[in-house]
Amino acid sequence: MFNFGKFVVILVVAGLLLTACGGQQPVTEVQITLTEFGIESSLTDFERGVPYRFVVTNAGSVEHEFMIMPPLSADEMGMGMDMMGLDEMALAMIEAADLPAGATASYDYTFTEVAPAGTLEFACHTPGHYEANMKLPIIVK
Ligand SMILES: [Cu+2]
Repeated sequence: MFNFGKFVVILVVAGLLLTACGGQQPVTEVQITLTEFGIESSLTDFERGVPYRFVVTNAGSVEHEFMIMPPLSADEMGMGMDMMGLDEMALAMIEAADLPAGATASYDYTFTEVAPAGTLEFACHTPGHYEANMKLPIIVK
């Protein structure tokens, strides 16, 4: 079973080590707000190789989650992909347990590949939320 908490700790430690070595690019903060039902972001155009810190605030009144992943087709949604399948598709994820109403959580991520329009999005896959349009297309240059 993938231990997300441990993974985050490793990322943070790795980030600190990289920072300590100096010469690294500064982290670009991205402010993201989740509501019922929508996602707003201070940035939707990203660059490959630039370190980003996604600071996600749940401004809604129910639990939300944050994922960076390819858009799901109507077929995939109809198949009712389970959370494990979605987890495997996601480039980055903050679980719903870490984003109760009013909470803010962050995730550091650097895109390694370009993503033209229509191939990547921010999304909330808490049951019913994606269908309620909780998604925001992004591109990576
Ligand atoms: Cu949601």
